[in-house]
Amino acid sequence: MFKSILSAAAGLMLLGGAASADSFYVEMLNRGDSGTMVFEPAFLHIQPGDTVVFVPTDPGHNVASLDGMIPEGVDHIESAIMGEPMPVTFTEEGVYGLECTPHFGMGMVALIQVGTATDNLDKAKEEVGSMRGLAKRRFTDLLGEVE
Ligand SMILES: [Cu+2]
Repeated sequence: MFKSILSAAAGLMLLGGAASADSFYVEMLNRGDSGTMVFEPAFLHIQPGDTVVFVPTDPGHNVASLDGMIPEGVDHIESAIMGEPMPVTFTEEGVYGLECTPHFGMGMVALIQVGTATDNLDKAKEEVGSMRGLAKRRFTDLLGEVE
């Protein structure tokens, strides 16, 4: 399966035509170094045009953006098929709060910083302020990594 992910990512890079764009992989794990139901890594600082491939290691995971936690004007992000790898090319600068929809309540969240603009950081912090439990705790830690 991993080989097909790599070739899919390579295909995306060819389509994008940006020779300098990088690809990253985030695994969605039932159990990782940082606990149960986690994205690893849960924080990435990337550049506009870079692609992140979200790779579920179990069919029960997906990736979706959280309302109020993506830059203005950016379309909602969501896995096309639950349990399938999802490549996302991030073109707009800002911070992106992401969840695994079935496991949000268990704190399965991730944060991607794209570029240096942090115009939507305060709004994202506000959203996290209204959360509870492990999602709130993990997002608070992740927001602390924004540069
Ligand atoms: Cu999950």
